Amino acid sequence: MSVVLYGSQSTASLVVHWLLLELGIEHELHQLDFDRREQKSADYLALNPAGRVPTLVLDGQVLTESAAIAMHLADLHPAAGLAPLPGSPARGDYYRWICFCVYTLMPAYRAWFYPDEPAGEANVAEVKQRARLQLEAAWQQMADHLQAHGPYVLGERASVVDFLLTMLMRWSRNMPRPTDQWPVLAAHAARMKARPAFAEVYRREGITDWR
Ligand SMILES: N[C@@H](CCC(=O)N[C@@H](CS)C(=O)NCC(=O)O)C(=O)O
Repeated sequence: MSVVLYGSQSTASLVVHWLLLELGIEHELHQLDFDRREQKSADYLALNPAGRVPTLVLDGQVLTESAAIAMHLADLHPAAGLAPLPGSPARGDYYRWICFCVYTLMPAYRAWFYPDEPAGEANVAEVKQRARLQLEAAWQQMADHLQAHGPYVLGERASVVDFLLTMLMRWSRNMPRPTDQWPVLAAHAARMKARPAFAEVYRREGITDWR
């Protein structure tokens, strides 16, 4: 199988890169330089018209959207047990929390990190404030869930949701209220960071923060 990941250091491609390592999938990595706007080059836009990372090319099939790619990788490697069986009650929870990451956390982060996008430069401060409040409310909801149903999002077993969630928690590290301020979220992150593939993805991306 030919697997090529287009990513950029410390971005949404991290969860895909991490899962490729976790699942032992051999791959080629192309790190795009955002400072040089390589994600907007004509060659890359031909692959991914959104001009964002990640993009995974799997035997010639172009896949985008980090959560979709992550779920697909888990389905391709069922023995790793990172996705509950389709049709099982746990699969329902899995979709629920993947969608929580995608519909609630990710748009708020997009607004926080690209605050001019929703309403222009003039409204950046207000957009950031709203994004911050949305994120903190969502983290509270996740903390309450983990407190009641943890240690992992689906209970006793780690799944793709926990990988995605860990990446999203990491993004809060320089925000006014980082997720490590919720003890149950910090404990969840510590469990996920202890996985050998986490250290490996950090090593390969050259990241040192939030360890
Ligand atoms: N929904 C997309 C979001 C991807 C995304 O926003 N990636 C950011 C990095 S975290 C990006 O490529 N930004 C570059 C840009 O927008 O120019 C996914 O999860 O894959």
